[in-house]
Amino acid sequence: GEDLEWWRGAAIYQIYPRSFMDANGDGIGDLPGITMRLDYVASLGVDAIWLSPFFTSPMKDFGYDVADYRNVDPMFGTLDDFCALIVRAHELGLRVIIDQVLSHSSDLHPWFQESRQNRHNAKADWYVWADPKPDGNAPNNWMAAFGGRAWTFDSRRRQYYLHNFLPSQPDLNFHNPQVQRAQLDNLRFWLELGVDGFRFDVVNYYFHDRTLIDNPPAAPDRVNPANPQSYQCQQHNIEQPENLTFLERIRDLLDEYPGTTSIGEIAGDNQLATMAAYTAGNTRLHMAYTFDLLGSEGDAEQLYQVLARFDELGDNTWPCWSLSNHDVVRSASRWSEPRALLALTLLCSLRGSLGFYQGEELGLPEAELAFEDLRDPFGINLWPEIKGRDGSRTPMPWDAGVNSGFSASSEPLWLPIDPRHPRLTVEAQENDPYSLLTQVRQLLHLRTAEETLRRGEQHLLPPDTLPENVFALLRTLGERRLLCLANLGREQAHCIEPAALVEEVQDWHPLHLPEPIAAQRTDDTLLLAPGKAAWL
Ligand code: TEU
Ligand code: CA
Repeated sequence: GEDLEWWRGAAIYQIYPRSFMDANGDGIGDLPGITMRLDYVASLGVDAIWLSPFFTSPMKDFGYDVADYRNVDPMFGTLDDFCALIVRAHELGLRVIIDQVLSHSSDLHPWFQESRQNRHNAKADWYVWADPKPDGNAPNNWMAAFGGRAWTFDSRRRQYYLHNFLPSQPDLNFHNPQVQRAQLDNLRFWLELGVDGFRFDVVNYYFHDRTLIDNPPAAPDRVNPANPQSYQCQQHNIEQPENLTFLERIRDLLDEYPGTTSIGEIAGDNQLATMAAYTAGNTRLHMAYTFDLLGSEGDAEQLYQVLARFDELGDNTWPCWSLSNHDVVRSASRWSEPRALLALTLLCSLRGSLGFYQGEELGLPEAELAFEDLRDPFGINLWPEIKGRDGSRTPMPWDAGVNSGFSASSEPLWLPIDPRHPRLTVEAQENDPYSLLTQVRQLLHLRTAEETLRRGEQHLLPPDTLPENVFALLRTLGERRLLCLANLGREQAHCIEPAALVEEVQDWHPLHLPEPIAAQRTDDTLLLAPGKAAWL
């Protein structure tokens, strides 16, 4: 029968629709373009795709501001195009996970248009409205993620409304049962169309503290002078106990559609405890998306710290790890380009599900953009102190054609292609046995074939038992033991005797990692040069 737990340990490939493939030549990626390229995605050996938002939107935050939860933005195509995408994906054995941005809508959503009319309309309480303080100021000190206060005054209602992101992204009031019901109905709409799951945007932002109490200041070491939001703990504006009950309602709905799954994006300060509460016990979300490696630059000590905290959460929490997404600097640039394969090898050794971001398999470096090229409001508002998000959102380079095969447009693309990307196209790497693309395919096939990697337990080896800059973890499933080692140092090679490291690994043999990173074996020892890894 069907494996209902297919998502445990799955590899999930994130597609940013604006920048994946433009089928109609207008310079912006679209759903028919994605469908054209699904054979390529399936050839990577991933289990599922996650599509960033493609819904009707004024695109102030490039789709994370939804004006109609049940339709496709004309820029991306039609609902029929979406259905064709699902059919093709399923033919290829790919599951389809779509983004759901329930916490806030666009200010152009009819709900908000109605809500802002006056204080007594049918949707008056669908958003978070509050009176000014006696001096006319905002109700409290809450700050928005993209700069400025989380409150904007609406002159018609003569009240402030809450927005944790842009002023054009008003927060819905989840304390109102009608809002919960409306959003659950929207989810059902997509489940009926055959989607296999959801990625829930800022899933811990649904509820706010209704007393509107001020947030406390952040610890000094967390304050980033360039980012106003970092001056305070994200505490009372997000993450309320009521959310647990709402997530249970989401899960009940998903359970009506066997084999579907969910990933919650948990942003803010208290991720770890939240992840446990959201995924333990199979009553809320299936997977918790963690930010913990999105800033990683491949330092062994720091990786150990991050993963050790997870080990304490025990077997119940199911994380989804990823090194890159549409919000952060690409991993090839953070780890350095020659270490792109090492980064992905490490990712593939982890307990949890895995998120890959389009172009990561090509080793694309972060695009360098001039201020004039920036489109992301976060990047523009906080430039140049904060590195914006456009550098990870430039178009995919496919081949040697015009616009690297992304688009037939003769006009400028919505974001330019970085001059270093055309030498890294899919076409250029496709038949090269030494390309990153070829090696990533090998890695993913190894991971898929190895149940211990997908579902086994994970035990970290403490740094004081290891040579400097070596990172190691043991995966176990039943009797099977799999030791993963990587030398994250830059200079020193280490000679390692695996049998001395882990008692249970006496009679060991290596799995065949891609050649450029595989450590050398001589009898009982491994030569782990900088940048090399081993799975034993
Ligand atoms: O991101 C949530 C999140 O935490 C980001 O706002 C992050 O703080 C920001 O990108 C700065 O690094 C999600 C989406 O992934 C993002 O694209 C959206 O802009 C955001 O929610 C609002 O919907
Ligand atoms: Ca297009």
